[in-house]
Amino acid sequence: MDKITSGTGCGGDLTASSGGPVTSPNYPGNYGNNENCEWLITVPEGSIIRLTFDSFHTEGGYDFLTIYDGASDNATDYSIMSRLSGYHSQITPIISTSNTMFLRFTSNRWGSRQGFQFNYTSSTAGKCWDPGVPTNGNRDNNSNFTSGQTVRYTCMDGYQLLGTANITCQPNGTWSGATPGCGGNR
Ligand SMILES: [Ca+2]
Repeated sequence: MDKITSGTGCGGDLTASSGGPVTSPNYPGNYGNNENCEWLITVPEGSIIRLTFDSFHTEGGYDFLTIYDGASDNATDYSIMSRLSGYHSQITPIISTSNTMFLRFTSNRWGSRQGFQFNYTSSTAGKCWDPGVPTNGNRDNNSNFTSGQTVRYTCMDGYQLLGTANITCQPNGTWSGATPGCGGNR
């Protein structure tokens, strides 16, 4: 059942195995007041969803993005994975336990900000998503992202590895650590 109540039109059903960028209404301009946007992400049965944010800025304490583990928000509090408000320079990727994720964005009667932009990817059990390659970095494995496989990262000359050099694909489809970065020495 689709229910889009925002005047600007927002939210929607996302059914591709990966998608985005998805944004708040009017992004990169400010979103409106009294927004109520719902996104339902559904990926193939047996897969899990990984949500990543490019940016996030809402009016702190008044305008919220709530992310539910499951197909709707009529479940109980334990299904809330994250409730975001205010400014975040970085958000740790949010990973579902099943093949559905529900997001609701609400803004109150006044005060707006730029909003947010996110992407999602899915992975099936025993297989991990592509962990990516940092700017100025390299990895030794470009294709085999299955359970038990390790990806080893190095940085180009003059750059220092930030984080963990080796990450391993775990049986639940998530990596043992975050993809490292490569920072300049000066
Ligand atoms: Ca507001």
